[in-house]
Amino acid sequence: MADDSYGAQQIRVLEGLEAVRKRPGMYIGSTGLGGLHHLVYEVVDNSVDEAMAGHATRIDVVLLPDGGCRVIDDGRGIPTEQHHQYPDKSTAEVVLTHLHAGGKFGDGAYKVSGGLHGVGVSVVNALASRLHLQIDREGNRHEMEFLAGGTPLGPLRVTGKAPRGRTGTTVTFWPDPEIFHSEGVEFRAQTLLERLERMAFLNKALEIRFEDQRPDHNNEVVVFKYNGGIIDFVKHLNRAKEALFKKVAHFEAIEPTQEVEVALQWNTGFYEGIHSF
Ligand code: 0RA
Repeated sequence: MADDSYGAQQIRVLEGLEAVRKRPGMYIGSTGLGGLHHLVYEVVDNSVDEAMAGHATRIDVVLLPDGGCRVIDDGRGIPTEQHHQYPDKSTAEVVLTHLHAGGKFGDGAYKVSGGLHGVGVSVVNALASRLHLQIDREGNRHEMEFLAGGTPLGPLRVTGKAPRGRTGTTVTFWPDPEIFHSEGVEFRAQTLLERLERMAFLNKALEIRFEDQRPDHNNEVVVFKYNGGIIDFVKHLNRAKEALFKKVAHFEAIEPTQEVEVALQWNTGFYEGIHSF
């Protein structure tokens, strides 16, 4: 009888996130540096999906002075209205606290996807000591905060007006040192930069900015934006080699349910490299 009460629902949600904290490796591969960086990729991939759907044009990744990581996009913003299955919760809260929530795939809406895909941002929440969510949508700024592995401090609330015409999602999280105790919670800028640059190559004209605000990191700012997409990627791969011809060969085919894009260029070397995504 009490199974559908708010309390029972809340307990089930926390049990779901607790399962992630018990076996983090099942969700993010490891609790070492690989897993730590996976958290960032998970959040960024959600923003990249929003770009692939044609709604986001820019993603900012900021490493904060206090060890947190902030990912900002200018997409539609995670939906803020009541969730149809959980009338006492916003969709945003459900996305952040339910494993595999969102259901953006499998409905035929996407013929391209970010890849691995996805354990979802709720896994990041489960493995964070703190997570702050900000959504600009329908003229309002909404905020919500989670502590100690995904426990909401309160519901999603309107905290003010969104800047004129702005929509988008900002996720800021602090990886939990209790989870990432073996190799620590310090991000490696180089590791993130390599992956962010590849995302920029694979998503033509998407602007991805990286900013390192941590002390002793020289406030490094890097902007990746490749209007040539995978053509630029091939040029990049051959940058230290001798290309046999100047122009990168390129072709693509787009059908209702599938598409393919190929870029290639020979070089004078012995080895070939094939990268597929
Ligand atoms: C579910 C549905 C919609 C957007 C998103 C999720 C969304 C998620 C993330 C995560 C980071 N950035 C994001 N941006 C969007 C569609 C919303 C609609 O129909 O307006």
